[in-house]
Amino acid sequence: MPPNRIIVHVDLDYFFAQIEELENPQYRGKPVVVGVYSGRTDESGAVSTANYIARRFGVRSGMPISWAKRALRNEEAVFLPVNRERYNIISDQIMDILRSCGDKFEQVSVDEAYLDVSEKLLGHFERAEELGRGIKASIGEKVGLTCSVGIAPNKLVAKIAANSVKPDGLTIVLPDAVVDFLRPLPVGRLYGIGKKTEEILTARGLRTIGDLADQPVDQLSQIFGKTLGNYFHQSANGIDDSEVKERGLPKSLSRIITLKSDTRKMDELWPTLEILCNDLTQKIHTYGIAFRIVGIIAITSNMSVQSRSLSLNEAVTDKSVLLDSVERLLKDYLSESRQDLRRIGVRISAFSPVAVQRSLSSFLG
Ligand code: DCP
Ligand code: CA
Ligand code: CA
Repeated sequence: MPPNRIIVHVDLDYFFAQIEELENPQYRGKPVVVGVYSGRTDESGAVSTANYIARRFGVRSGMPISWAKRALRNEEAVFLPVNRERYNIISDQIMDILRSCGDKFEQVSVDEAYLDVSEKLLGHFERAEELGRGIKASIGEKVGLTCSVGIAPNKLVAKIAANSVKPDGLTIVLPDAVVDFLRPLPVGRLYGIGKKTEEILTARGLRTIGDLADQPVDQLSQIFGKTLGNYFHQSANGIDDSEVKERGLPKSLSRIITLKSDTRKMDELWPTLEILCNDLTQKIHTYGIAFRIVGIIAITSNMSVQSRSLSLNEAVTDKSVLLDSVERLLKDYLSESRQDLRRIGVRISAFSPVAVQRSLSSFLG
């Protein structure tokens, strides 16, 4: 067992809005707000996220879109509806990169994951910076997005570290520095301390994590009960033994590519799709998995996003089945749409582990 546990937390910066900027460079430099429109008016609905320029005007996740519009009324702001399918494809691609960067990998949300790299770095924290830079560079080069990375001796501190410098941050908290790193931060930064609990704590003069760490654990237990009291005491002191939980098979794998020029001609689209299918087939062989659902995603010249998918009768690994399915889906789609395509993607899911290869089992049998 290496002397130190080394845990990495990665969180993408203004995820949905950054993807929109990546695909529409004309939005760069403007406030960008992505939201779920409830439909009644073009002002009703909630903000999902906003880029950092919009945040300077007070725009935040969860606020009504009408508020954001008011805050940005004098700006040349861009308001966009969420496009989960597109974000999921990019998320898959990022998670696929991250999965290969550590000994253990745990995705915790669409744009967040933990890695355990203790073995990989042999417990040497001095190698953490290079590793962190490498992860950021991979996501930057392969996907084009920035993320913030925290590296620390446990999940609790790694996540707080990642969120402490954003966007495009890299924060390393050495084992000896954990307590001093946490002390000045507001108590609300600890996982499990929401607005209500924060109010109870600040009402008692406990504003910072340091204030909380200095409280005798018995007093915290009196207020919050033994379990929670203990948990707050441990967290405030930077103690967290929870493991990075490997979740087994990925949920889905996908690839998306921008075409050299916009087109809706099958013979021009096909070489690109073959590349995507090759790539995905290689991936599933590496993971030893079979897929049952195949989908395509088409982004048109005017940036509308369309997707189609089909379920196979059984899970397979064959490239020919993947190509056939993609061809069927694309023909179907093209027969219904007149738009040229700008980007095209393929997504496979519903994975199951592959049984022992027939050649091998017959050899053994
Ligand atoms: N999201 C959402 N509704 C919320 C919060 C988040 O739909 N109330 C979505 C949009 C975000 C994504 O989840 O882009 C990731 O959430 P984060 O909390 O990580 O926020 P961002 O990535 O947008 O910004 P940050 O740079 O602060 O991480
Ligand atoms: Ca994020
Ligand atoms: Ca996140």
